[in-house]
Amino acid sequence: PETAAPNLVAAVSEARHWDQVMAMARIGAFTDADGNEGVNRPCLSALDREARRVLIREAQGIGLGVSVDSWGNLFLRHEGTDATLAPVLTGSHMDSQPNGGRFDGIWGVMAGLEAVRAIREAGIATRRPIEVVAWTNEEGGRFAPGCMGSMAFTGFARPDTWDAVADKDGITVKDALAEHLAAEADLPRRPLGTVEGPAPHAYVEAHIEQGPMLEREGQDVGIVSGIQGSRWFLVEIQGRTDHAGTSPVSLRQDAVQDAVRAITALNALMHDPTDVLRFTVASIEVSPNTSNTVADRVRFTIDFRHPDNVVLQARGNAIEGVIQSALRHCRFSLTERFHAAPVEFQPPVPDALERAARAQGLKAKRMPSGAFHDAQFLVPHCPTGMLFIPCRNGVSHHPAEYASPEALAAGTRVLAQALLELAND
Ligand code: HGY
Ligand code: MN
Ligand code: MN
Ligand code: MN
Repeated sequence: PETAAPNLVAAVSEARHWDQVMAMARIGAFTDADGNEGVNRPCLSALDREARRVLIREAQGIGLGVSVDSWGNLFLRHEGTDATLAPVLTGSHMDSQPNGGRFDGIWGVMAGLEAVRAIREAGIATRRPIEVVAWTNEEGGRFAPGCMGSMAFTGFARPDTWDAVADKDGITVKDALAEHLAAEADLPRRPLGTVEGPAPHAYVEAHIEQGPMLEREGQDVGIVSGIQGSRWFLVEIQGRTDHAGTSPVSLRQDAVQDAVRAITALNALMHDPTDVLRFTVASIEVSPNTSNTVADRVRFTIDFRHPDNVVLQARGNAIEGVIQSALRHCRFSLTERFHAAPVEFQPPVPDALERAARAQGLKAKRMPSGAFHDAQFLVPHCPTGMLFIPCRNGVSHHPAEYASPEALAAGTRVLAQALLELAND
Protein backbone atom coordinates (compact mmCIF):
# COMPACT_ATOMS: atom_id res chain seq x y z
CA PRO A 1 0.00 0.00 0.00
CA GLU A 2 2.92 2.44 0.55
CA THR A 3 3.41 2.70 -3.22
CA ALA A 4 -0.25 3.70 -3.63
CA ALA A 5 -0.10 6.27 -0.88
CA PRO A 6 1.66 9.27 -2.49
CA ASN A 7 -0.82 9.88 -5.32
CA LEU A 8 -3.71 8.79 -3.10
CA VAL A 9 -2.65 11.15 -0.29
CA ALA A 10 -2.24 13.98 -2.83
CA ALA A 11 -5.70 13.30 -4.26
CA VAL A 12 -7.36 14.24 -0.94
CA SER A 13 -8.00 17.96 -1.31
CA GLU A 14 -7.91 19.84 2.02
CA ALA A 15 -9.76 22.87 0.62
CA ARG A 16 -12.51 20.90 -1.13
CA HIS A 17 -12.95 18.62 1.87
CA TRP A 18 -13.26 21.57 4.27
CA ASP A 19 -15.73 23.31 1.97
CA GLN A 20 -17.88 20.16 1.76
CA VAL A 21 -17.96 19.63 5.53
CA MET A 22 -18.86 23.31 6.01
CA ALA A 23 -21.59 23.09 3.35
CA MET A 24 -23.16 20.24 5.30
CA ALA A 25 -22.74 22.08 8.59
CA ARG A 26 -24.82 24.99 7.29
CA ILE A 27 -27.89 22.71 7.15
CA GLY A 28 -29.56 23.17 10.52
CA ALA A 29 -26.97 25.78 11.53
CA PHE A 30 -27.58 28.31 14.30
CA THR A 31 -25.37 30.80 16.15
CA ASP A 32 -25.26 30.60 19.93
CA ALA A 33 -25.05 33.52 22.40
CA ASP A 34 -21.24 33.48 22.18
CA GLY A 35 -21.23 33.61 18.38
CA ASN A 36 -20.34 29.94 17.87
CA GLU A 37 -22.00 28.31 14.86
CA GLY A 38 -23.57 25.01 15.84
CA VAL A 39 -26.10 22.68 14.24
CA ASN A 40 -29.49 21.30 15.23
CA ARG A 41 -30.22 18.60 12.64
CA PRO A 42 -32.61 16.02 14.16
CA CYS A 43 -32.72 12.51 12.65
CA LEU A 44 -35.55 11.73 10.20
CA SER A 45 -36.32 15.45 9.81
CA ALA A 46 -36.61 17.66 6.71
CA LEU A 47 -33.19 19.11 7.63
CA ASP A 48 -31.74 15.61 7.78
CA ARG A 49 -33.20 14.87 4.33
CA GLU A 50 -31.87 18.16 2.96
CA ALA A 51 -28.33 17.23 4.07
CA ARG A 52 -28.75 13.74 2.62
CA ARG A 53 -29.79 15.19 -0.75
CA VAL A 54 -26.57 17.26 -0.84
CA LEU A 55 -24.58 14.12 -0.07
CA ILE A 56 -26.48 12.08 -2.68
CA ARG A 57 -25.83 14.72 -5.37
CA GLU A 58 -22.11 14.75 -4.53
CA ALA A 59 -21.96 10.95 -4.60
CA GLN A 60 -23.84 10.63 -7.90
CA GLY A 61 -21.59 13.34 -9.30
CA ILE A 62 -18.56 11.06 -8.90
CA GLY A 63 -20.36 7.94 -10.16
CA LEU A 64 -21.25 6.24 -6.88
CA GLY A 65 -24.40 4.11 -6.57
CA VAL A 66 -26.96 5.28 -3.97
CA SER A 67 -29.32 3.08 -1.95
CA VAL A 68 -31.24 3.15 1.30
CA ASP A 69 -32.48 0.36 3.59
CA SER A 70 -35.75 0.03 5.54
CA TRP A 71 -34.26 1.93 8.48
CA GLY A 72 -33.19 4.87 6.30
CA ASN A 73 -29.49 3.98 6.51
CA LEU A 74 -28.03 5.57 3.36
CA PHE A 75 -25.28 3.88 1.29
CA LEU A 76 -22.99 5.36 -1.40
CA ARG A 77 -21.25 2.58 -3.35
CA HIS A 78 -17.92 2.56 -5.22
CA GLU A 79 -17.73 -0.55 -7.38
CA GLY A 80 -14.68 -2.81 -7.12
CA THR A 81 -13.26 -5.05 -9.85
CA ASP A 82 -15.12 -7.99 -8.26
CA ALA A 83 -18.70 -7.00 -7.43
CA THR A 84 -19.37 -10.37 -5.79
CA LEU A 85 -17.04 -9.57 -2.88
CA ALA A 86 -18.38 -8.16 0.40
CA PRO A 87 -17.76 -4.39 0.53
CA VAL A 88 -15.58 -2.47 2.91
CA LEU A 89 -17.96 -0.16 4.80
CA THR A 90 -17.05 3.28 6.18
CA GLY A 91 -19.13 6.20 7.43
CA SER A 92 -20.83 7.67 10.48
CA HIS A 93 -24.03 9.66 11.17
CA MET A 94 -25.54 12.95 9.92
CA ASP A 95 -27.98 13.64 12.73
CA SER A 96 -26.85 15.97 15.51
CA GLN A 97 -27.56 16.84 19.10
CA PRO A 98 -30.03 19.77 19.51
CA ASN A 99 -27.13 22.00 20.62
CA GLY A 100 -24.63 20.16 18.47
CA GLY A 101 -21.34 20.84 16.77
CA ARG A 102 -20.46 21.00 13.06
CA PHE A 103 -18.19 17.94 12.99
CA ASP A 104 -19.71 15.21 15.21
CA GLY A 105 -20.85 12.47 12.81
CA ILE A 106 -20.89 14.53 9.62
CA TRP A 107 -17.10 14.53 9.30
CA GLY A 108 -16.98 10.71 9.27
CA VAL A 109 -19.49 10.57 6.41
CA MET A 110 -17.72 13.29 4.42
CA ALA A 111 -14.30 11.70 5.11
CA GLY A 112 -15.63 8.45 3.64
CA LEU A 113 -16.88 10.29 0.54
CA GLU A 114 -13.61 12.23 0.07
CA ALA A 115 -11.53 9.06 0.58
CA VAL A 116 -13.51 7.21 -2.10
CA ARG A 117 -13.28 10.23 -4.41
CA ALA A 118 -9.50 10.33 -3.90
CA ILE A 119 -9.12 6.60 -4.66
CA ARG A 120 -11.07 7.09 -7.90
CA GLU A 121 -9.22 10.30 -8.85
CA ALA A 122 -5.89 8.60 -8.20
CA GLY A 123 -7.03 5.97 -10.71
CA ILE A 124 -6.51 3.14 -8.23
CA ALA A 125 -8.67 0.05 -8.67
CA THR A 126 -9.94 -1.85 -5.64
CA ARG A 127 -10.90 -5.53 -5.70
CA ARG A 128 -13.75 -5.02 -3.26
CA PRO A 129 -16.54 -2.45 -3.43
CA ILE A 130 -16.33 0.35 -0.85
CA GLU A 131 -19.55 1.72 0.62
CA VAL A 132 -19.99 4.96 2.58
CA VAL A 133 -22.86 4.78 5.08
CA ALA A 134 -24.87 7.46 6.90
CA TRP A 135 -26.56 5.71 9.87
CA THR A 136 -30.02 6.74 11.05
CA ASN A 137 -30.35 8.29 14.52
CA GLU A 138 -26.94 7.76 16.11
CA GLU A 139 -27.45 10.56 18.64
CA GLY A 140 -30.72 9.53 20.28
CA GLY A 141 -31.57 13.23 20.70
CA ARG A 142 -35.00 13.29 19.03
CA PHE A 143 -35.77 9.60 19.67
CA ALA A 144 -34.00 7.73 22.49
CA PRO A 145 -31.91 5.64 22.37
CA GLY A 146 -29.17 6.41 19.87
CA CYS A 147 -27.75 4.01 17.26
CA MET A 148 -31.18 2.79 16.13
CA GLY A 149 -30.07 2.52 12.48
CA SER A 150 -26.96 0.46 13.22
CA MET A 151 -28.76 -1.66 15.83
CA ALA A 152 -31.44 -2.52 13.26
CA PHE A 153 -28.82 -3.10 10.51
CA THR A 154 -26.92 -5.63 12.66
CA GLY A 155 -29.93 -7.35 14.20
CA PHE A 156 -28.80 -6.19 17.65
CA ALA A 157 -32.45 -5.13 18.02
CA ARG A 158 -35.56 -5.99 15.98
CA PRO A 159 -36.36 -3.23 13.44
CA ASP A 160 -39.75 -2.52 15.11
CA THR A 161 -38.32 -2.25 18.66
CA TRP A 162 -38.85 1.52 18.90
CA ASP A 163 -41.99 1.95 16.78
CA ALA A 164 -43.93 3.53 19.66
CA VAL A 165 -41.10 5.80 20.90
CA ALA A 166 -42.31 9.41 20.45
CA ASP A 167 -40.46 12.71 20.24
CA LYS A 168 -41.42 15.80 22.25
CA ASP A 169 -44.14 16.61 19.67
CA GLY A 170 -45.66 13.14 20.01
CA ILE A 171 -44.46 11.93 16.59
CA THR A 172 -43.54 8.23 16.79
CA VAL A 173 -40.48 6.57 15.28
CA LYS A 174 -42.85 4.47 13.16
CA ASP A 175 -44.46 7.57 11.63
CA ALA A 176 -41.22 9.52 11.28
CA LEU A 177 -39.54 6.58 9.54
CA ALA A 178 -42.52 6.05 7.21
CA GLU A 179 -42.50 9.74 6.27
CA HIS A 180 -38.75 9.63 5.72
CA LEU A 181 -38.87 6.57 3.48
CA ALA A 182 -41.75 8.06 1.48
CA ALA A 183 -39.73 11.24 0.91
CA GLU A 184 -36.82 9.12 -0.35
CA ALA A 185 -38.92 6.63 -2.31
CA ASP A 186 -36.96 7.59 -5.44
CA LEU A 187 -33.84 5.95 -4.00
CA PRO A 188 -33.20 2.25 -4.71
CA ARG A 189 -34.06 0.12 -1.67
CA ARG A 190 -31.63 -2.48 -0.35
CA PRO A 191 -31.93 -5.36 2.15
CA LEU A 192 -31.47 -4.51 5.83
CA GLY A 193 -27.87 -5.18 6.68
CA THR A 194 -26.70 -8.46 8.14
CA VAL A 195 -30.34 -9.30 8.95
CA GLU A 196 -31.31 -9.66 5.30
CA GLY A 197 -27.91 -9.84 3.60
CA PRO A 198 -24.19 -10.62 3.98
CA ALA A 199 -21.95 -8.84 6.47
CA PRO A 200 -19.52 -6.19 5.26
CA HIS A 201 -15.90 -7.28 4.82
CA ALA A 202 -14.82 -4.65 7.37
CA TYR A 203 -16.11 -1.39 8.90
CA VAL A 204 -14.04 1.76 9.56
CA GLU A 205 -15.53 4.88 11.19
CA ALA A 206 -13.73 8.23 11.21
CA HIS A 207 -14.86 10.61 13.97
CA ILE A 208 -13.62 13.61 15.95
CA GLU A 209 -12.27 12.51 19.34
CA GLN A 210 -14.81 14.56 21.32
CA GLY A 211 -12.22 14.66 24.13
CA PRO A 212 -8.94 16.57 24.80
CA MET A 213 -6.36 13.75 24.71
CA LEU A 214 -4.99 13.98 21.14
CA GLU A 215 -4.68 17.78 21.24
CA ARG A 216 -3.04 17.72 24.69
CA GLU A 217 -0.49 15.11 23.62
CA GLY A 218 0.20 16.63 20.20
CA GLN A 219 -0.97 13.53 18.36
CA ASP A 220 -2.19 13.76 14.75
CA VAL A 221 -4.64 10.85 14.90
CA GLY A 222 -6.07 8.37 17.41
CA ILE A 223 -6.32 4.66 16.59
CA VAL A 224 -9.34 3.66 18.66
CA SER A 225 -8.78 0.50 20.75
CA GLY A 226 -12.41 0.10 21.83
CA ILE A 227 -15.59 1.75 23.13
CA GLN A 228 -16.73 1.82 26.76
CA GLY A 229 -20.08 0.34 27.74
CA SER A 230 -23.22 2.48 27.96
CA ARG A 231 -26.58 2.04 29.66
CA TRP A 232 -29.52 4.46 29.35
CA PHE A 233 -32.53 4.39 31.67
CA LEU A 234 -35.76 6.38 31.98
CA VAL A 235 -37.07 6.90 35.54
CA GLU A 236 -40.67 7.95 36.11
CA ILE A 237 -41.72 8.98 39.65
CA GLN A 238 -45.47 9.14 40.29
CA GLY A 239 -46.87 11.21 43.16
CA ARG A 240 -50.02 13.31 43.54
CA THR A 241 -50.80 16.94 42.78
CA ASP A 242 -51.75 19.12 45.74
CA HIS A 243 -52.27 22.79 46.43
CA ALA A 244 -48.93 24.43 47.28
CA GLY A 245 -50.56 26.63 49.92
CA THR A 246 -53.00 24.40 51.67
CA SER A 247 -51.57 20.86 51.61
CA PRO A 248 -49.39 19.99 54.64
CA VAL A 249 -45.91 18.96 53.45
CA SER A 250 -46.03 15.84 55.65
CA LEU A 251 -49.04 14.53 53.70
CA ARG A 252 -47.74 15.20 50.22
CA GLN A 253 -46.68 12.73 47.54
CA ASP A 254 -44.29 15.25 46.02
CA ALA A 255 -42.62 13.78 42.92
CA VAL A 256 -39.99 16.54 42.80
CA GLN A 257 -38.84 15.98 46.39
CA ASP A 258 -38.61 12.24 45.80
CA ALA A 259 -36.76 12.77 42.50
CA VAL A 260 -34.18 14.85 44.37
CA ARG A 261 -33.80 12.04 46.92
CA ALA A 262 -33.42 9.46 44.12
CA ILE A 263 -30.82 11.45 42.16
CA THR A 264 -28.87 12.15 45.36
CA ALA A 265 -28.85 8.43 46.18
CA LEU A 266 -27.78 7.58 42.60
CA ASN A 267 -24.90 10.06 42.84
CA ALA A 268 -23.69 8.07 45.86
CA LEU A 269 -24.06 4.75 44.03
CA MET A 270 -22.18 6.10 41.01
CA HIS A 271 -19.46 7.93 42.97
CA ASP A 272 -16.03 7.05 41.56
CA PRO A 273 -12.94 8.72 43.14
CA THR A 274 -10.89 7.67 40.08
CA ASP A 275 -13.31 9.63 37.80
CA VAL A 276 -13.51 6.80 35.25
CA LEU A 277 -17.24 6.19 35.68
CA ARG A 278 -19.57 8.52 33.75
CA PHE A 279 -23.00 9.18 35.32
CA THR A 280 -25.25 11.85 33.81
CA VAL A 281 -28.81 13.01 34.54
CA ALA A 282 -29.44 15.63 31.86
CA SER A 283 -33.15 15.53 31.04
CA ILE A 284 -35.75 16.17 33.77
CA GLU A 285 -39.46 16.73 33.02
CA VAL A 286 -41.86 17.85 35.75
CA SER A 287 -45.66 17.66 35.57
CA PRO A 288 -47.79 19.75 35.81
CA ASN A 289 -44.79 22.12 36.01
CA THR A 290 -46.52 25.11 37.68
CA SER A 291 -45.18 26.88 40.73
CA ASN A 292 -48.19 26.42 42.98
CA THR A 293 -49.20 22.81 42.33
CA VAL A 294 -47.19 20.02 43.96
CA ALA A 295 -45.73 17.86 41.14
CA ASP A 296 -47.38 14.54 40.55
CA ARG A 297 -44.83 13.24 38.05
CA VAL A 298 -41.12 13.58 37.32
CA ARG A 299 -39.37 11.84 34.44
CA PHE A 300 -35.58 11.86 34.33
CA THR A 301 -32.97 10.10 32.19
CA ILE A 302 -29.85 8.22 33.28
CA ASP A 303 -26.79 7.92 31.02
CA PHE A 304 -24.27 5.59 32.73
CA ARG A 305 -20.98 4.48 31.16
CA HIS A 306 -17.95 2.46 32.16
CA PRO A 307 -15.16 0.61 30.31
CA ASP A 308 -15.39 -2.43 32.65
CA ASN A 309 -18.41 -4.64 31.98
CA VAL A 310 -18.42 -5.96 35.57
CA VAL A 311 -18.91 -2.42 36.90
CA LEU A 312 -21.41 -1.59 34.13
CA GLN A 313 -23.54 -4.59 35.14
CA ALA A 314 -23.15 -4.34 38.92
CA ARG A 315 -23.82 -0.63 39.35
CA GLY A 316 -26.43 -0.55 36.59
CA ASN A 317 -28.32 -3.44 38.17
CA ALA A 318 -28.25 -1.66 41.57
CA ILE A 319 -30.11 1.42 40.24
CA GLU A 320 -33.61 0.06 40.88
CA GLY A 321 -32.98 -0.85 44.53
CA VAL A 322 -31.26 2.46 45.24
CA ILE A 323 -34.22 4.43 43.87
CA GLN A 324 -36.69 2.22 45.75
CA SER A 325 -35.00 2.87 49.10
CA ALA A 326 -34.58 6.61 48.43
CA LEU A 327 -38.25 7.40 47.77
CA ARG A 328 -40.46 8.43 50.70
CA HIS A 329 -43.96 8.97 49.32
CA CYS A 330 -44.06 8.14 45.60
CA ARG A 331 -44.10 5.09 43.34
CA PHE A 332 -41.74 4.82 40.37
CA SER A 333 -41.00 2.88 37.18
CA LEU A 334 -37.57 2.22 35.65
CA THR A 335 -37.13 1.43 31.95
CA GLU A 336 -33.77 0.44 30.40
CA ARG A 337 -33.60 2.03 26.93
CA PHE A 338 -30.06 1.17 25.81
CA HIS A 339 -27.53 -1.40 26.97
CA ALA A 340 -24.31 -1.69 24.96
CA ALA A 341 -21.44 -3.66 26.51
CA PRO A 342 -17.84 -2.42 26.13
CA VAL A 343 -16.19 -3.55 22.86
CA GLU A 344 -12.54 -3.99 21.84
CA PHE A 345 -11.48 -3.50 18.20
CA GLN A 346 -9.47 -6.55 17.09
CA PRO A 347 -6.96 -6.58 14.17
CA PRO A 348 -6.83 -5.97 11.20
CA VAL A 349 -8.59 -2.60 11.11
CA PRO A 350 -6.69 -0.78 13.89
CA ASP A 351 -3.42 -2.10 12.48
CA ALA A 352 -4.30 -0.96 8.93
CA LEU A 353 -5.11 2.51 10.29
CA GLU A 354 -1.85 2.64 12.23
CA ARG A 355 0.19 1.50 9.22
CA ALA A 356 -1.43 4.20 7.08
CA ALA A 357 -0.73 6.89 9.69
CA ARG A 358 2.92 5.84 10.05
CA ALA A 359 3.37 5.63 6.25
CA GLN A 360 2.20 9.23 6.10
CA GLY A 361 4.58 10.33 8.85
CA LEU A 362 1.78 11.13 11.29
CA LYS A 363 1.91 10.73 15.07
CA ALA A 364 -0.67 8.13 16.10
CA LYS A 365 -1.81 6.87 19.50
CA ARG A 366 -4.01 3.94 20.53
CA MET A 367 -6.84 5.14 22.74
CA PRO A 368 -10.33 4.15 23.96
CA SER A 369 -13.53 5.97 23.02
CA GLY A 370 -15.58 7.58 25.80
CA ALA A 371 -18.40 8.27 23.34
CA PHE A 372 -20.50 5.45 21.91
CA HIS A 373 -20.55 4.97 18.15
CA ASP A 374 -22.34 2.90 15.53
CA ALA A 375 -19.07 0.97 15.12
CA GLN A 376 -19.71 -0.94 18.35
CA PHE A 377 -22.63 -2.81 16.77
CA LEU A 378 -20.57 -3.92 13.76
CA VAL A 379 -17.94 -5.62 15.98
CA PRO A 380 -19.68 -9.04 16.14
CA HIS A 381 -20.18 -9.06 12.34
CA CYS A 382 -16.87 -7.99 10.80
CA PRO A 383 -13.40 -6.58 11.58
CA THR A 384 -14.12 -3.08 12.85
CA GLY A 385 -12.14 0.00 13.86
CA MET A 386 -12.24 3.75 14.29
CA LEU A 387 -9.99 6.69 13.59
CA PHE A 388 -10.07 9.88 15.71
CA ILE A 389 -8.79 13.35 14.90
CA PRO A 390 -8.18 16.05 17.51
CA CYS A 391 -10.91 18.59 18.26
CA ARG A 392 -10.19 21.91 19.97
CA ASN A 393 -10.16 21.67 23.79
CA GLY A 394 -12.00 18.34 23.40
CA VAL A 395 -15.30 20.24 23.12
CA SER A 396 -18.24 18.37 21.54
CA HIS A 397 -22.05 18.34 21.72
CA HIS A 398 -21.59 22.13 21.76
CA PRO A 399 -21.56 24.81 19.00
CA ALA A 400 -17.90 25.58 19.79
CA GLU A 401 -16.92 22.08 18.56
CA TYR A 402 -14.03 22.57 16.09
CA ALA A 403 -11.51 20.54 14.08
CA SER A 404 -9.01 22.24 11.75
CA PRO A 405 -8.89 21.82 7.93
CA GLU A 406 -5.46 20.20 8.34
CA ALA A 407 -6.77 17.68 10.86
CA LEU A 408 -9.77 16.81 8.66
CA ALA A 409 -7.51 16.25 5.64
CA ALA A 410 -4.89 14.26 7.59
CA GLY A 411 -7.60 11.99 9.01
CA THR A 412 -9.13 11.50 5.57
CA ARG A 413 -5.76 10.59 4.05
CA VAL A 414 -5.24 7.90 6.71
CA LEU A 415 -8.78 6.63 6.17
CA ALA A 416 -8.29 6.52 2.38
CA GLN A 417 -5.10 4.47 2.64
CA ALA A 418 -6.59 2.05 5.19
CA LEU A 419 -9.73 1.60 3.06
CA LEU A 420 -7.53 0.88 0.05
CA GLU A 421 -5.61 -1.79 1.97
CA LEU A 422 -8.79 -3.42 3.30
CA ALA A 423 -10.46 -3.28 -0.13
CA ASN A 424 -7.54 -5.15 -1.70
CA ASP A 425 -7.01 -7.84 0.90
O1 HGY B 1 -23.47 10.04 23.37
C1 HGY B 1 -22.56 9.64 22.66
O2 HGY B 1 -21.64 9.00 23.11
C2 HGY B 1 -22.54 9.94 21.17
O3 HGY B 1 -21.79 11.10 20.95
N1 HGY B 1 -23.85 10.11 20.64
MN1 MN C 1 -21.03 11.10 16.85
MN1 MN D 1 -22.63 12.78 19.37
MN1 MN E 1 -20.64 7.67 16.23
